[in-house]
Amino acid sequence: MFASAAAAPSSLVRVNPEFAEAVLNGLKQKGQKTIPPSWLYDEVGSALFEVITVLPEYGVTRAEAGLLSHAAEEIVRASARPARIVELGSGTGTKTRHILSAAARHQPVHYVPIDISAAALDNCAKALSGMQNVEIEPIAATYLEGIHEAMSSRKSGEPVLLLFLGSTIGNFTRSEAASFLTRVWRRMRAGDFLLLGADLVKSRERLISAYDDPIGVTAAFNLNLLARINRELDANFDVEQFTHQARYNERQSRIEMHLRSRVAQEVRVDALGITVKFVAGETIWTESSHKFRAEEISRIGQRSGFACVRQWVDGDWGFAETLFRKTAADR
Ligand code: AVI
Repeated sequence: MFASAAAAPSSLVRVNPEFAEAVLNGLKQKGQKTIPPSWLYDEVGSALFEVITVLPEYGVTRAEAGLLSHAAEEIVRASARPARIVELGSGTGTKTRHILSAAARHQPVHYVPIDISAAALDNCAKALSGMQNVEIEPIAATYLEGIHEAMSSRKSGEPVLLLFLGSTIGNFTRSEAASFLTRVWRRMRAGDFLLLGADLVKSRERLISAYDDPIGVTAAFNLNLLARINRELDANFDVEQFTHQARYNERQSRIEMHLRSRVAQEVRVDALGITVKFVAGETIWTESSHKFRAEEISRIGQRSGFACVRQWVDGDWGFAETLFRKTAADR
């Protein structure tokens, strides 16, 4: 639909039809404008996210890295000393290294990072290259397609440890999270394990400063989405006429990130052939980051068919690593 309806952007960047579709649907819908959070991660957004992970106010990554470094050996033993470790999202490999080196002390390990971005997989493979006893087999695919491929190319009888770290599960709504885990469960075999990292509920003040840090890195991460639309879809957003907003929705236990228009304005998106109107104060909702209670995580996994094996909790920041096992082939 876009190829025929849309004019080519003036820049040399090729239009990603899925991005174009997400922006068109998100900006033209009646009521709250929304763009899904996965589009925050172009090259600039991914680099800004890496900076977020080391901000003093954003404890998520540090808490998880600490948990994994302390509990790696226990995790590996509790998941039957896996020889095949599959990860959803490749990140920089920093946290995964703890698990891989603990597993590789027992036997050679195949590590299969799955990411839609070939560049991210490349960086991950570079960061982890040279680890003894670890062979890396990246898969460039969506999570569910990648799991299917990673699970079917294993040796028969070889159990898999699947990693879904970083509280990425929190970027789904609660019902999306449950149905995603059910679909993951279906692609696994009885005897496989899932390690799920999730951020826990904490005070509003802590959460707001984690998602609206004083030096503005998260603001830049969020506002980059408008700059990306300008770059890739030939739009004329005046980024300075928008502000970053992090709201805490107590009832849903989630942070909601928005881009708020300072004034009434109109924006052209030439590659989509549309003009978008904003009233002063109107927002584009760009991300939700759900926060969980530790027991709730076990329940979500159980509802999707998994048995909860063990949970490790960082009490200082509030982060949980939960190990699940698929016990039966069918439900
Ligand atoms: C990737 N994801 C788990 C992060 C989070 O905390 O929801 C993304 C993020 N957004 C703003 N800061 C970090």
